[in-house]
Amino acid sequence: MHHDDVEDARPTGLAAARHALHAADRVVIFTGAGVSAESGVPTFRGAGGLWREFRAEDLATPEAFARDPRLVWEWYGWRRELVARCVPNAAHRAIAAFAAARADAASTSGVRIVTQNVDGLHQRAERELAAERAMPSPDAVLTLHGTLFGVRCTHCDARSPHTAPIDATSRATLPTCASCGSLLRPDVVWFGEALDPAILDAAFDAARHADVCLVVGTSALVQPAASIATLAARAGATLVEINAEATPLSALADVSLRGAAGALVPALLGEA
Ligand code: BV8
Ligand code: ZN
Repeated sequence: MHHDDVEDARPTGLAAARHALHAADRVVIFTGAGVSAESGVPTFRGAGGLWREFRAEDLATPEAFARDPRLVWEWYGWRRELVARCVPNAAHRAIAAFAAARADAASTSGVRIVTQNVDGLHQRAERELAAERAMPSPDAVLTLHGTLFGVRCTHCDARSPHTAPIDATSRATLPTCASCGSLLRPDVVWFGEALDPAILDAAFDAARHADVCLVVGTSALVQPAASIATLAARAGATLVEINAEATPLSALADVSLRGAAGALVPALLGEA
């Protein structure tokens, strides 16, 4: 196992990774907040933090929501409005084009995009590309941790899309369920909560059968998401990492490229 830093990347690193990706039948592209950083979406653990003096682990929990639903909704409302103003960047677009190019007539692609992100930017890139080409979207995205643009009822579990601004000025103005009147929560997976088993199984299944697993922009600290990459590697996939800094996956990767997703992902996936 060798890994290259892109500064002194002997052609082997990028070229080897490019070759493996373009020769692969089944590819899993596993992403984290770093793939959206150049779109202006704050990352969780990088510089700039995520919000005032709070850490995600403080607010993204059922306990924090039970204790202070107004504060937690204020945070999610702020993130939703911020993300709604962001657009997919060159990395999202290159990933969407790579998945679309490998979609067969039935529009099922040999590429699965497994994301930890809740910003919906992969799906937006897919939809925008499909519209540009008047083609069906391969719909290759699996979201492990939910979405900023959906809500779930704390009582009857009813789920629905929700993009309106959140009025978090008081407990009384927080969104409530149309059918049972109970408080609604963001439709995301909080720390200490189980991921949707069907989505997780689909992601693990894709990882087990992948020829190549490309990991983009994640600190690889959160479980069970980070196991996508180790599972793929253990099942024999070539592991390629693109990240601004080293992570626990860097030593395991066949090729680990240091740099910005917006530059490296198009270089890796773009058409020759
Ligand atoms: C579960 C949704 C059990 C919400 C998120 C000890 C105590 C308590 C819990 C645990 C513990 N040890 C382990 C756990 C479990 C815990 C966990 O893993 N904790 C970690 C922190 C140690 N996991 C859970 O709780 C999970 N659930 O285990 O349930 C269970 C089982 C059965 C039944 C009941 C219960 C649930 C985890 C999901 C939490 N929800 N998000 C929201 O977003 O508001 S996680 C959150 O972190 C986001 O989804 C985020 O995506 C994810 C991971 O972060 P990253 O995406 O990697 O982002 P990060 O900022 O960290 O890194 C960005 C990287 O990009 C950096 O490396 C940076 O260098 C790089 N970068 C930056 N810019 C660029 C770049 N790279 C390239 N280009 C750039 N331009
Ligand atoms: Zn309800």
